[in-house]
Amino acid sequence: MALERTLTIIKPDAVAAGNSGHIIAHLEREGFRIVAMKKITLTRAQAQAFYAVHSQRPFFDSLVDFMTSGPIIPMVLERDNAIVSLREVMGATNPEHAAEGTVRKLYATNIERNAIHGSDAPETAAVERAFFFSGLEQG
Ligand code: FUP
Repeated sequence: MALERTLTIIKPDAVAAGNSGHIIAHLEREGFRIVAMKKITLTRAQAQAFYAVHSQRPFFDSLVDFMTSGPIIPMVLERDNAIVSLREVMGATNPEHAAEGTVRKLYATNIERNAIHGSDAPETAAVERAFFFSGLEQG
């Protein structure tokens, strides 16, 4: 399996709770290399653009409120089979359904305040990496 890159975000709940270091250590233990990382607070327009695919869903406004409620830590990660592997390490969207030992089982509060984002496919990974990082930053 070839080296692959994906985009992850430590979400505002996990940053505010002081869990970013734990989550970064967890990801490194699972073999992910940090290619790029920053700490930022999204504007509403940026959060709406990032989650545009969900714009017609009933939870969209609440999700935008949450994602703009405090700083987040987006990262580009590299590993063999990074996209699928990260989704496994994250666990299910709803932490009630997440497997033991996954990031969401360990650190999420509920389906909205769920600690971490990970790209779900190669096409979205490319778009989401470019959303947060320039080509130079991902060198
Ligand atoms: P995931 O890919 O696991 O992050 O999940 P989705 O793409 O389905 O959803 C994106 C985000 O929308 C979730 F991380 C949290 C939020 N969401 C809700 O707040 N309520 C829902 O019922 C579903 C998703």
